[in-house]
Amino acid sequence: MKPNLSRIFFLLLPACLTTASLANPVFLGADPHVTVFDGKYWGYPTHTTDAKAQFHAFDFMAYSSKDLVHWEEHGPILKIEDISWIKDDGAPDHWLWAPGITEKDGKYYFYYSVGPQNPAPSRIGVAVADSPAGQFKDSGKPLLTGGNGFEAIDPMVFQDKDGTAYFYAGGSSGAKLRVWKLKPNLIELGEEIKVDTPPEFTEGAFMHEIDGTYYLSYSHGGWNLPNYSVHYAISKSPTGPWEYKGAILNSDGTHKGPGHHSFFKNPSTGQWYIAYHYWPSTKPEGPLEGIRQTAIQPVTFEKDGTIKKVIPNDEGPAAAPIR
Ligand code: FUB
Repeated sequence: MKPNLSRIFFLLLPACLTTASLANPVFLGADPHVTVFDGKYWGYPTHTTDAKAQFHAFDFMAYSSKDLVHWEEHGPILKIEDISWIKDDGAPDHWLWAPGITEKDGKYYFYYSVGPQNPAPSRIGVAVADSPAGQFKDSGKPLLTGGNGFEAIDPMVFQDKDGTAYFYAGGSSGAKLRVWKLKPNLIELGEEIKVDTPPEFTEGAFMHEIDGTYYLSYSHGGWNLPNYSVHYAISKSPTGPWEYKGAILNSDGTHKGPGHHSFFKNPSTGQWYIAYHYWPSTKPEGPLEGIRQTAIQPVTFEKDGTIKKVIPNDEGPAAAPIR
């Protein structure tokens, strides 16, 4: 009997769609902070709907997943018009990008960059919610304002085992890392801790800790160039001194400028992952074009604690439910 090709196609279609849902990118957008709250994965990127919006976003969305494969969109979780102080710098236009999030005592603290960087300095704000899906309410004032060569961008909060919350920020043309302790309310800065800016640092600092080793990872290079990449340094403390360990994620032929990443762990299996954005571009040189999008891949730590290089791919993570 002659096979009915169209019937075979439709029978195979659900399998194709399932495979497609396993693929990177997991969602559109740059600067993804992916983490775990209450048995679910949550992702917070710079909200991106088109090539222009990725630099001039006016709100934030959140993405949740029970298994790292199927993602649900939530939001907007915060809109630019709900940030009361945003026009206080007198700049004609404003936009939002590069968020970071943390949780304490059942409240969720959402940090975000506010532009422009010129003519007024960039600022970082913080908003609070009772749920990782928002609605987030801005604290009413900037947490940090840039100036004197320092760009207040790319916030990251790391809560250490002793309960101290550290706030990391800075980058781009200033290419300077600064670290503060946050006050216990997590919406105000405490003392600044003098840290060295690690080698090859440009921006997008991220801190995580495993068995007493503190991993400071960060973006290096031009944010829209193929040399954009993720590097890291280690320390016995969350504030250095840093031992530079090199690059762990670089462009390949079709995933350009991978960077501004986060690390997170499946608490059931102990498997670590990296979330990062890339440009789906084949241009050998910048400036890169297209829409930055978020990929997730498993990460392997060697026996000596170093991180095995991550090779960008389109496979995406296998289903990883949290039990
Ligand atoms: O998304 C805007 C900027 O691009 C971020 O501040 C940088 O980290 C880079 O990802």
